[in-house]
Amino acid sequence: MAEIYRASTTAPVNIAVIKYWGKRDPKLNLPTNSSLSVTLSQSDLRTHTTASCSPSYPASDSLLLNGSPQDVSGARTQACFRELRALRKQLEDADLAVPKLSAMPLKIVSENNFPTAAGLASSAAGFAALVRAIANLYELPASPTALSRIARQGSGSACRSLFGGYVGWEQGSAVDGSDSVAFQVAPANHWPSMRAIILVVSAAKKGVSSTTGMQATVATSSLFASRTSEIVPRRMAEMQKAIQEKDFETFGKVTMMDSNSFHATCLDTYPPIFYLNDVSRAAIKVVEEINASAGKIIAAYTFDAGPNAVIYYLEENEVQVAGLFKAMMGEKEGWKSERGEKVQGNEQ
Ligand code: 2P0
Repeated sequence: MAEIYRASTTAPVNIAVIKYWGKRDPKLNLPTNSSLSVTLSQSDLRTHTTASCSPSYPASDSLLLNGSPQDVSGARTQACFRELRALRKQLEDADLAVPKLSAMPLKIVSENNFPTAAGLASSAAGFAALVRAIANLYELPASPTALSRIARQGSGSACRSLFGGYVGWEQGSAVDGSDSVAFQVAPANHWPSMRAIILVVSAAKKGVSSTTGMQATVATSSLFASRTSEIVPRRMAEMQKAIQEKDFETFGKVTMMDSNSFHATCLDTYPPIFYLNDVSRAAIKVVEEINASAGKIIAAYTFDAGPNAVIYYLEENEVQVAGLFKAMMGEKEGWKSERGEKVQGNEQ
């Protein structure tokens, strides 16, 4: 029987505090602005992926996600396969004793332990895990930075899930995307008391996909130009400084303002895009009340392309922030569940 080669990995979810929204090159997933995220703990939110290859497999590559066969013919998945195979081929050409895995069909099996496509960054963890699993299978000597360049082509936000802790994605300027890669702003242990709670308002698939939504925003929003040229560059600098200095008040304020700015450009898109719902807005109010009664910012909300809230806070404020939200679960209709997350520590 022909040999089967196999490697497994997991990749975490990341939640942006400076949002990626808009592509200057949709084919290469090159963004119109830099972004910054926090990588969450893998204990509850992660993708586990096994990549295998064998000469005995059926001729075409395959991908199973949560037990369902996925179409791998799309340009994004193909770009990841093509780039990783090319790197493997270099190793095979350099040493004829290296098995010719690049010529064998790939079988990818992925499992998410959270709702897919519900604004919980499933594509980020998914493509990060896919790229790293294949890189491990192919025994590529590639750095997280090099893998982030490949994962970005699968899904933009995926490039940030190749690192733990606090992670930036530099928009870059090269037309081939070679400098549009993720970088670590600080490891998780730099600010270990950071916590995130996720309010799963809806686990349903989102109404407008990120790719469609962001390109409609680029094409029609009058707020968008100032966001990319002025607002985000300033906030990237403020946010990196706040993280370096462990300044939660600035971290929280910039996080909330950037979420609001992103959703404002969605509303300013024509036809408008609504990701927040009444429950999302209620969560914003609760955070405002928590901060008002504390007399300072101890909680910060952020929302991606869906209604689910992510609330950042520090461990010392667990009772005032997470405790309050947990106590309200079930009392307010629509607040289905919550998860307390640490920042993911390992720097893969
Ligand atoms: C982010 N989002 O920075 C932003 C905030 C959603 C809102 O990255 O088309 O799935 O695959 O590059 O990465 C979601 O967009 O988009 C996203 P593609 P992606 O996390």
